[in-house]
Amino acid sequence: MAILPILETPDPILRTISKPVTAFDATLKQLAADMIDTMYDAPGIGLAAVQVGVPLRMLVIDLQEPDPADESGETIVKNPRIFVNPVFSEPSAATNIYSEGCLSVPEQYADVVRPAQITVDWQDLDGKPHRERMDGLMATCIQHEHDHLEGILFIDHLSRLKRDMLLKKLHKMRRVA
Ligand code: GNR
Ligand code: NI
Repeated sequence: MAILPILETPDPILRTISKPVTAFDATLKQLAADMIDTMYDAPGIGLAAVQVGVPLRMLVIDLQEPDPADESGETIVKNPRIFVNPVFSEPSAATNIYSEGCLSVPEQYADVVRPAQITVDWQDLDGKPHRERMDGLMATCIQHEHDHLEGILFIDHLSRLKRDMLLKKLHKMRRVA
């Protein structure tokens, strides 16, 4: 188990385009395990490899939603999912607005508009292909994570005015911290 340091804006590594995974080996499995530990520790609902300084096309997600079978809504069943080399198709015309945050833009939130549904093709840690149509928070989160693979942060989807205001708040927070 290892918790890795998370890079924060304006680290230029976050702006690199991540490379496809070609080696489905023990090193990749160790990185995935460390990313999952790091995501839970942060805590966050997703993490892209580039956020821990490894520009490879792999991301992990666990929405950490309460177990629907649990009436108190308190039991969170861990269900980490690993996506290697994800590719999107058939984005819906319908959109969702979600107040997004990012571990690489700490403690800042803003509404982002994205397609409500998307089909995702990906590989698992053994290189086996998968396909699934995603919606809801899963669709939002995987698009946010996929942006990281392209060097894009959620603040890039905002108007310049909103982005500048958010970055000002981030600078202010860091001065005090
Ligand atoms: O923890 C996270 N929460 C979140 C909320 C709304 C939309 C996207 C996210 S992902 C984020 C973790 C992160 O920065 N992943 O890259
Ligand atoms: Ni993020």
